[in-house]
Amino acid sequence: MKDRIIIATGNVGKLKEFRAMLPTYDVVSPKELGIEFDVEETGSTFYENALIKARALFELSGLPSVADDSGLCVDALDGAPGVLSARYSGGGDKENNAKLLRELDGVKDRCAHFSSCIVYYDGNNVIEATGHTYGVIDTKAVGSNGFGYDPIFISDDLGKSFGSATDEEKNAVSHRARALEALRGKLGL
Ligand code: ITT
Repeated sequence: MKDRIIIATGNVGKLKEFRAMLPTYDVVSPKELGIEFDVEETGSTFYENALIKARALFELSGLPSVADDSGLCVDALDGAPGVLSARYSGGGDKENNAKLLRELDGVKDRCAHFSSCIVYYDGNNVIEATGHTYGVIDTKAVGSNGFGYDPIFISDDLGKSFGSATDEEKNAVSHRARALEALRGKLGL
C-alpha cells in the first residue's frame, strides 16, 4: 500500500501537479477526505502562508500535512502580485491574467519568476523548502494547460508558455517541482 500524503490545498491545478510529481504516494486533498478546509492566508510571505495552511490542516486531519504557498513575482512591479497572486484582481485566473497584462501594457522589462514555498508539518517538525522558475510575461495568453498565470508566463527553460507546455514539461522545471525536490531531500524521501 502507498504511503498517504495530504496536501493542504483547494486548488485543483496544484493538486494535479503534486499527484503527478509523487507517483509512489497516495496523494489526497482535504476535500477528498471530507474535510472542510478554508483558512485565511494572513501571512506576508510565502513561508508564513504555507505554514498557516500546513498547521491548520494538521489540526483538522491529524495527518502529516504538506502545503504550498506560491505566486508570480514581476520585476517591473516590484515583485507584485507575489503573495497576493490568487487574489490579484478579485476575480478568477482569467481576470488576474487580464489585470497583469494591463499593468504591463507598454512595459519593456517583462522579467518574472514563480516562487513556491512548501511546508511539511507533522505536529512536531516544520520542514520548509523553496523553489523558483524564471521567465517573461507575454503580451497575450497562449495555451490553456495548467492554471493561474500559466498562459502568460513564457518559461526561460522551455522557451514557451507554461500554458502551452505539457504537464510533464512544466513539472520538469516548475517552481513547485523544484521546491518539492528540495523538500524530499530534506525529508529523505
Ligand atoms: P491554496 O491556497 O488552496 O493552495 P491558492 O490558489 O489560493 O490555493 P496560493 O494562495 O498559494 O494558492 O496562490 C497561488 C496563486 O499563484 C495561484 O492561485 C496562481 O494564481 C498563482 N500560481 C502559483 N503557482 C502557479 C503555477 O504553477 N502556474 C500558474 N499560476 C500559479
